[in-house]
Amino acid sequence: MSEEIKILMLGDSSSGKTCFMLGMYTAIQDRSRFSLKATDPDEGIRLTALWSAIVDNSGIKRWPRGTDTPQIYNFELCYAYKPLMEFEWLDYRGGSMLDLSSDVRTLRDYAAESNGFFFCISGKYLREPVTEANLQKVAMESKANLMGKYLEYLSINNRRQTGKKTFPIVIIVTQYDYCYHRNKRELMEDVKKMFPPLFATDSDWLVMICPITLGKELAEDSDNGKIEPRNLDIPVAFVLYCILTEQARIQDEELTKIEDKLEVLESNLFNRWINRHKIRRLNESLGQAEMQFQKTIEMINLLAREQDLSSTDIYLSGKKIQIDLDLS
Ligand SMILES: Nc1nc2c(ncn2[C@@H]2O[C@H](COP(=O)(O)OP(=O)(O)OP(=O)(O)O)[C@@H](O)[C@H]2O)c(=O)[nH]1
Ligand SMILES: [Mg+2]
Repeated sequence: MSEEIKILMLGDSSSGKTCFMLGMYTAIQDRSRFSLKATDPDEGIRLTALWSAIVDNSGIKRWPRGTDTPQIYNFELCYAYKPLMEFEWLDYRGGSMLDLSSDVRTLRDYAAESNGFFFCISGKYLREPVTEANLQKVAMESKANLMGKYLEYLSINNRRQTGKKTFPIVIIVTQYDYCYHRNKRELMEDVKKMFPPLFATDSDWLVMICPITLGKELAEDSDNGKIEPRNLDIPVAFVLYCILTEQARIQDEELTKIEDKLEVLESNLFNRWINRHKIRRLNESLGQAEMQFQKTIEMINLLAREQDLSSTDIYLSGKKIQIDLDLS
């Protein structure tokens, strides 16, 4: 895959963005044959060391420091250690979503170029049900109200112009351990209330809501609670699925175009002779396009075998949909 995928992760300070990225980097290979490799090996060592500190240490020294300057990480997603796609990940200081500093401009520019967004809402804001009375307060405290704004830059600058049909958004309920006492369905409905435009009929938004935690004991005791990560691999798998299906759709369209051209050129014996050089070149292109399409389908099937997305909460234009990955 040639295109580099850009993911923008938005979320308030201390909502767990950096911890999620560290956990995902290390934990993903424990669960599947997928793995993440930092393009810069030194960066990889640093990320692994930071994750080891979380797992092995206790007290406040187990946690990474808050992020003070925006930093771009480059990863390769591998299957059985072979690279499938590259992606770039911007980690930044959550507080800067509010600033008038240059960080906000960095974020806006990044938003316009992104292939997918992760919105991180900390579970600590969802311990109690969201009601009409407290909705405003929860949306403000968790910064959900600011995240929506970034979609505006995206729809103006990117989505329509590039003609991309799908743009995956994952609303990640980080630190979900704060919410284990709640009914999961009700909690999902509460999350939806915080982002009404994303779930509007005919809105065309493809949204997953994914609860994650580094460990269910952490809500009670973040200094000593056991690290038992849950769901850290799902957001990236979903984005990968969306990008692959988009790619398969484009490649399928390309195949049809070539086939249509060939049909015209080969419409009768005379035309076939006149156009024989063009036909040969088009047949070569057709072979290449077919190979690319097959490769994409193969990758989707690999993903299907490794990752079960069938029980996740995915919505298209506000309607819950099932993703059936199996194309075989
Ligand atoms: N209960 C609980 N706490 C967590 C979890 N993950 C992280 N934390 C806590 O949240 C704190 C902040 O996490 P970070 O990942 O640094 O947050 P951030 O969003 O990167 O913050 P900024 O860099 O300031 O934007 C950590 O120091 C931990 O104490 C989790 O899964 N559950
Ligand atoms: Mg951070």
